[in-house]
Amino acid sequence: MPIDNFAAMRQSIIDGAPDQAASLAKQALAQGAAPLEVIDQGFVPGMSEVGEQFAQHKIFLPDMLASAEAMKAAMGVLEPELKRQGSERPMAGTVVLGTAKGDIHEIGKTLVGTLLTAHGFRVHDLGVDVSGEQFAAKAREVAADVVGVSALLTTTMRGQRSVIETLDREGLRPRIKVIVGGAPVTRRWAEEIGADGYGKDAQSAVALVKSLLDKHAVADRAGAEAHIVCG
Ligand code: B12
Repeated sequence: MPIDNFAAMRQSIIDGAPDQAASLAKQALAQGAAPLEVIDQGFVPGMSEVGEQFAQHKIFLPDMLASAEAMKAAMGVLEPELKRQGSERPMAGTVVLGTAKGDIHEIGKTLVGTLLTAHGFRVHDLGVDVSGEQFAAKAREVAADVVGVSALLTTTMRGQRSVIETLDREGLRPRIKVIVGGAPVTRRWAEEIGADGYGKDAQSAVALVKSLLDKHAVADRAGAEAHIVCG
């Protein structure tokens, strides 16, 4: 994919232009580009720039919202293609995913879910603003292997800890593994709250879930436990 197209994609997010973003995404697919490359190299850099401008008070909430709408328009084109690529794979495991209580950021979490689906995992996406109890109830209902909790705010990261505490309290761990991610989340935080793993992006999340489930199988046999970090 030419650099010019990536620059135009990035700009469509900064401009908050959903039609332009969707049309660039369609063009890229028509030219045979890989959807994940288009997301990571074209559109996500626009979101990062918007985040920086917001932090520096150069833009305000409505602008960030417009950019999010543009990002969602692009994802609306690219995510079905990502999912389609994974539809023929055998079932690899079940993941319950959501964004922590009090947090409505959904774009990164949804991308993680799409990529896991593309790699053959059954994903139950609980959406945003999800409590520990909601995570636990769904994990029990679908016999989840992994629970993934996203947090984009420093204030909602503690919701990740409370999901772990709830699963512990309800006796669902260590059988169910908990992974965490989101822009402010670090490997150190994951270790501090006793998560089973941390992934810095959607690709790392897939690698992480795969290795946790492999390790899980080994641990079941050896009575050991695993803590993994990807990315
Ligand atoms: C878009 C956006 C919004 C949109 C969200 C729209 C939506 N439908 O999602 C709107 C406008 C609603 C919004 C609101 C707010 N936002 Co906002 N937002 C952003 C922004 C610009 C981009 C986020 C994004 O979509 N990135 C693109 C995706 C692809 O990346 P990602 O989310 O990081 O996800 C990747 C990885 O983190 C990882 N990952 C994510 N989740 C998970 C989960 C697991 C399990 C794993 C393994 C991996 C993983 O994989 C993903 C894919 O690669 C960020 C800036 C930034 N750099 O993050 C600010 C940002 C997160 N927001 C911020 C703030 C302050 C707010 C508000 C409080 C603003 C306000 N005054 O009201 C509100 C909070 C609302 C709430 N209660 O949640 C701050 C947070 C500061 C902080 N550290 O706490 C940021 C960092 C901006 C800034 N620099 O100040 N926001």
